[in-house]
Amino acid sequence: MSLVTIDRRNGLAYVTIDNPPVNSLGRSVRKNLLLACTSLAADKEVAAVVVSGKGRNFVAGADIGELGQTPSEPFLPDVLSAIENAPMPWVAAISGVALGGGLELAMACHGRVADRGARLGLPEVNLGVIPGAGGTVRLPRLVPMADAVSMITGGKPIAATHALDIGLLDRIAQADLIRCATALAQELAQKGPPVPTITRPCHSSDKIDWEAVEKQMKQKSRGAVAPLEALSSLHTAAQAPASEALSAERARFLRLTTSEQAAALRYVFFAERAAGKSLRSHDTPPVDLRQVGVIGGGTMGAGIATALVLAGSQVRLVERDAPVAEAGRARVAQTIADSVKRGVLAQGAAKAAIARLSTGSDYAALADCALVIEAVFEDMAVKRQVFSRLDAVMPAEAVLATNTSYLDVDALAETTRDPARILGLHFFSPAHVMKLLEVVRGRETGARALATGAALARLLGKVPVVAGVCDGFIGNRIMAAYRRDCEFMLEEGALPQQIDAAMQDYGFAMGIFAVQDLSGLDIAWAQRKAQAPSRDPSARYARIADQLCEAGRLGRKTGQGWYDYASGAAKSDPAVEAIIQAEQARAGRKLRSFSAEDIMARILGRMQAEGAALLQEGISESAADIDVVMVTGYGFPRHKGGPMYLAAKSSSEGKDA
Ligand code: 3H9
Repeated sequence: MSLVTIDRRNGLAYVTIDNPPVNSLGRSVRKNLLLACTSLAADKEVAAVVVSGKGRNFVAGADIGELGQTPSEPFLPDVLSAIENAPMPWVAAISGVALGGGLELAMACHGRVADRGARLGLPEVNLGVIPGAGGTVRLPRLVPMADAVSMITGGKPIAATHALDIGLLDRIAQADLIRCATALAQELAQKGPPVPTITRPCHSSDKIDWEAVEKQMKQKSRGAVAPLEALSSLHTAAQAPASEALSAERARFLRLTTSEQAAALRYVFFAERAAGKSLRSHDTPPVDLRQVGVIGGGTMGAGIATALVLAGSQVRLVERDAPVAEAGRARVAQTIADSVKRGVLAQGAAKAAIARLSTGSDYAALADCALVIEAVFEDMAVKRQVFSRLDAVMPAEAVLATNTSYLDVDALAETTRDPARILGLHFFSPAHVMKLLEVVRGRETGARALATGAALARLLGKVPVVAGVCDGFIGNRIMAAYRRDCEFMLEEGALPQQIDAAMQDYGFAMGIFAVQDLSGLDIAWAQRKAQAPSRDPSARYARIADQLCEAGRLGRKTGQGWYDYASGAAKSDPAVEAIIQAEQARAGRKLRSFSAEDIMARILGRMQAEGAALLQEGISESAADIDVVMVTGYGFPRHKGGPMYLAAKSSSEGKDA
């Protein structure tokens, strides 16, 4: 197979990159692209070149698998420099995505056109690096510096329409992409020798307060270094000659590729893509997801319905009566309206999404749906009742899912005629935003139900992680375990604010006590009460959280929890400290002081021990899955890779030492 082909037609050359699945710029592609460039530069018959990607995408960047290795020639900056200095114009025809090195390639071309649905971005910071082939130097020569800062330090791709507005694209193809690129290539060829992007002046950065941006970014990045390095690189591009800025960028990129953070982020990138692969079956296709039923229009049900209508499915939302169903619809409509207000959703798309929602109270109306997701109150008796009603009306081939964060999926499946069609789906709130989906495989869950879980995740843009049945599945079980340990630390002399600060310094968005206040202390309290009869009386049990709940301190919603919220912000509270001190005295443990390192060592150790137990019990299929759960659903800092990654790393370092 040829990775780069050249087709000469009517005085133009069409270069196509063909490296499935996403046309990444691995060594052989770079080599072939350089050969194509050299051969075309010497061809007097070729007036201009159109470069495109075969398949859905233009180019998704460097080959991420190669990133941690010693770079091999030809280096991408050299390939791009050859294209940029070609005697004839090159035009990039962008379909799908142009990301990282892919966008750097497009920027080294002399013109850029894209399909309306294309996305362009420099997401290198998400992999712990910065653009390494001129991205930080060429982008601010094409778009205003503020846009370049936002794109490169944020790492989020932008839509083609936005790219056109800021000057990154010359045109958007109204119909045929290659025809549009051909027209631009011919026009540029008429204008004489092409102008290299790098020779353009850099957009002014007068309006940028670099120090203020850096300060803001330090807070936001929570220990991730790449965004700050990207900012420094852009600052250099704003001040230094292009050649100097290019060398500085390359040196930074090469230093970062071998960093611990980059290695951890690459690990998470591949772990996310490997997650859920076991759900797919070659023999058994998923059910059709164009029409999906949702039972329950509360926070979770409405969130799931929102995610589905935004993804293009028709949704039938069923509640116990018409007014409650209407309240569910209002919740979906409100969430969608908020997205429009925040500028993340177009008015037209919002209208179309809401039109895909119908509501009612009749279970029989669900019979057309191939999948029904139940998201009623987290109570086994209520859920059992829903499932037996569903079992009566749904056709035999339909898949039935329960959205649950704790309950026993096997016990629910027993209430139905065919347990093979039952699976658990643990969505995270807000369900239309959070990327994680735990797909719970019951004892009897069949291949079609599992394939449907994977297809649903794909449709909704979520990462599916398979979990077996146990209390809390993967994520909540690990969280419950380390939360317990944090409460033990309180009995031993630590304070909630100290533990939360240690977690935040480590890179978590919030500490465990602040998280509990946000979600409400009553959920875990109810669970502890339910478990009380089966609890081993000789096992250690911290009573502090129970006492807060008994005092009516249920978190933010009651104005008090682990913290006091009278002023709006979380403030440590002497009343909580008094409860802790009383419990310390009662427990009679030796008090000690805790450093941030002590606290994090204890938390990580607990996460790792529980993770090991999940693997041993077969609840989780792999250590990488556990890391994906913790990173995508529980705020574990992505640039640290995850608890299991760290455990494996320290054990291999121990062996090396
Ligand atoms: C860079 O470019 C550095 C330069 O500045 C400097 C260089 C000197 N490489 O996500 P999917 C694989 S850094 C290798 O499931 P989708 C992926 O592992 C790079 N493999 O599909 C999966 O493989 P498998 C900057 C890659 O349709 C398969 O493709 N670029 C790469 O949901 C399908 O992936 C990025 O950060 C790659 N670059 O999404 C872009 N990309 O089937 C990262 C994907 O074996 N990629 N694969 O599991 C993405 O954002 C998404 O994959 C993309 C497709 C949007 C492209």
